Amino acid sequence: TFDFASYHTLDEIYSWLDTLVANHPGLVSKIQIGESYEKRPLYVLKFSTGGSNRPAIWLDTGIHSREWVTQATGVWTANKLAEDYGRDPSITAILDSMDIFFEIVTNPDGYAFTHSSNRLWRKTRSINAGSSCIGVDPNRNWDAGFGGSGSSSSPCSETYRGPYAHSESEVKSIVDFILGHGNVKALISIHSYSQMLMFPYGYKSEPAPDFQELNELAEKAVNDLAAVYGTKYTYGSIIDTIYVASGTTVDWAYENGVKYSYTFELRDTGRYGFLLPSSQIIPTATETWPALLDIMLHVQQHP
Ligand code: 0X9
Ligand code: ZN
Repeated sequence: TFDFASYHTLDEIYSWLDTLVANHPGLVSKIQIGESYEKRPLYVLKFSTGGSNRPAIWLDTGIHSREWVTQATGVWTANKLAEDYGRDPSITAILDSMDIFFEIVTNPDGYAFTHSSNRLWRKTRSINAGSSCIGVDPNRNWDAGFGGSGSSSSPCSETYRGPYAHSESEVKSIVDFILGHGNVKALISIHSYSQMLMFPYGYKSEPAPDFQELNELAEKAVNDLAAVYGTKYTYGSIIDTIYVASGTTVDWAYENGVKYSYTFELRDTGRYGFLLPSSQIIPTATETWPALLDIMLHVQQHP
């Protein structure tokens, strides 16, 4: 049986996706939204109790491959969604009216590379014309303030934005999926580390039109997260909370009609950083769950 308290390879996670689907066939299915630069399938779990094109929540983990606690939290959370449907009234209400789409390994080429060659690989694995440096930062590649400050034009940089917006197939596949779906109401993109809950904007300091609502919901979510084990999160817009970052996932989602657009930076604050011990996977996922539920319930209750 699958060990949620350990880190797993890409193959192990991909085969676990099939196990989850097999164990919850009326609720969970697996769809492929595209393929990575190195031709790996990009898989998304769909949680749905019926309907057609219901309002939806998008979740992603692991767009930065070295942030291993996020893919691990993704696995735990997907299992929790499946197990608690029909038992927990909140998640039952959410899934009785909305669908959830969950991409757990959003950068599979990078994730495979963190296991085979370089544990701290962040970017995609695409070849850059005219450079021996590999990869694009998939959290600078979106068409929202693309090319602005807080991103680099140098292929050797960890924040290289790529040659043009959506150049990375891992990004373009999500763009096409979300725009094609047309009814995505929330997007939650999960990173590590820093213990923060943030929302647009990252590329400009002007407050988002929905700042007050997004900020109040973030405050509630971080309070409920802290209530579990006392883990402290800061919250606010990306630019005010962490730093200026252009071309990010959540800014793109927000500018494309996804009002509830949030990004987490999970544990810790730097003691272990990206190398968070596996003993902290379940505590991290457990404390994050009520914060995710707060956001998802608010979305469900504000159609
Ligand atoms: O620089 C980033 O892309 C994010 N930090 S990370 O250490 N995970 O790389 C911060 C940018 C905006 N915030 C998020 N989208 N999480
Ligand atoms: Zn990240």
